Amino acid sequence: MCAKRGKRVILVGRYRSPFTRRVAISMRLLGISYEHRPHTAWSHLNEVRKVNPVGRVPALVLDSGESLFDSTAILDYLDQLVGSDRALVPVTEPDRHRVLQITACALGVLEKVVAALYERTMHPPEKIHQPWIDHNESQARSGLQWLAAITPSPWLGGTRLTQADITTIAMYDFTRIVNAPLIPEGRYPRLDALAAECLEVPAFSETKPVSEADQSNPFLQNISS
Ligand SMILES: N[C@@H](CCC(=O)N[C@@H](CS)C(=O)NCC(=O)O)C(=O)O
Repeated sequence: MCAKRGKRVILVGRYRSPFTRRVAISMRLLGISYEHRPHTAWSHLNEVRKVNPVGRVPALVLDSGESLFDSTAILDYLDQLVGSDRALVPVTEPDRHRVLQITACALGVLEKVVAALYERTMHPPEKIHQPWIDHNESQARSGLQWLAAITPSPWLGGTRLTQADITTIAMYDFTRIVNAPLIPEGRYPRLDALAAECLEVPAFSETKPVSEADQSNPFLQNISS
């Protein structure tokens, strides 16, 4: 990979995308530098399709010109690249399945939060189906409760920071921006503490999305995000 030969890979996607952000945090933690192209499927669809045929972010363009997508495949590639000692998903059991399980739950919550967001914001008001929003939000809440019940020691997956923490906090920060009522003040103290702990780490703080009106998604202008 180019990072090893001194050239930079290109990460396509804004940090506002939690899928992109978890890749960005991972690369920073692993010391892999990258050029950042904060494109979105809304403002830069043609460019995004060149690096991901489905037209979604993130994508990671290697110096060979080959591009990797989606975030799970990129993270797996990065872990292979840095080797088993530094991989963000441990290679040995039982740590491996524990980290994969927590990461899968956080990703599942994220998918439910996004599904509810799109239902609320992508349709004209008369076509919004509130029961579908309720279903997705209730699934998201259930996943959040499961994550919040884990006692970090001090990290979610054990004694070191792993992909479990990265994906959980990317999900948590995103949810607080786009659907704050899902995370009432003080409801998930352990996740609040973990988010605060992570914010002390530059890889997290330097990629934290800001809460502002979305300028690039034509469907989302009406939410404060
Ligand atoms: N499973 C994908 C999800 C990527 C995804 O949904 N990206 C969003 C941004 S957060 C996107 O590009 N959406 C545009 C679209 O779906 O048209 C991954 O993990 O990379």
